[in-house]
Amino acid sequence: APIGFIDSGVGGLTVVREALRQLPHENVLFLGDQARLPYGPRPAAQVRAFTWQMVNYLRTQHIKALVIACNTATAAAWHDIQSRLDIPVIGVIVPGARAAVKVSTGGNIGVVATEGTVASGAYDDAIHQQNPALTVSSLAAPKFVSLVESNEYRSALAKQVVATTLAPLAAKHPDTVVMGCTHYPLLRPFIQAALGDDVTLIDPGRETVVELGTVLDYLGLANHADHDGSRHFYTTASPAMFKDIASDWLGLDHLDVHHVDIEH
Ligand code: DGN
Repeated sequence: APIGFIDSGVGGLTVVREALRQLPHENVLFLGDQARLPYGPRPAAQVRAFTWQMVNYLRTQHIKALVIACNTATAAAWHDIQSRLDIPVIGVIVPGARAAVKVSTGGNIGVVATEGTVASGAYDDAIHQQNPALTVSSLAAPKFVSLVESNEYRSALAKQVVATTLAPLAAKHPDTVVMGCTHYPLLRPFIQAALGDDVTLIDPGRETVVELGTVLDYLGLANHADHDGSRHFYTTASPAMFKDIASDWLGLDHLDVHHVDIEH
């Protein structure tokens, strides 16, 4: 059975990329709700409702585990979803927070995320649960998602928007910064440049896949085939742009991308 990955758009592909790297034998099913993107500015209750529609669609495909590859959806819906499904449900926030706490040398952690994630306080809570003495500075960067979704994430415009947006966070001199939206690792070179080389960037997707691997092993659900797993991608919008970004980012040709309707 496949592992399901969900996001509001192409951001979750940064988590899928890690899965292909760390768990190449697993079958991957990805769903991006691009028709209703961005999730960041939406009220939490609406994000939760949309996320459930994605989950219910993937359940019809008999997934063996679910990764909520979106910080905004994790903040709004992870507790609810994991308490109601009988498969493992992994969100990106707790693994990301844990990694930040582990590597932070100065105790001064920055979080860049969507408005929804920042407003939820989910990173602050998860970091302070590990260590209440750490300083957490959060910044919402609503412009980043559209730069990625429009496939402009390597442009000069993107570089400039990232630098301008992150200036207030750079001024606080964090030693570690969490890229708290799954779209942001595509902007990683510009984020690193804006914050300075001595800042450690955390990609929660990477940590999430480490946790996924541990959980699959522990539950005896890991796939031990000797060939690469299958990869299927669904989007609620048109597959063309998704395919361009996904092929580029995952380094795969001939991606299997389909349009689906999930609003019912
Ligand atoms: N990729 C999502 C996240 O990690 O928060 C959100 C993107 C969005 O819809 N704004």
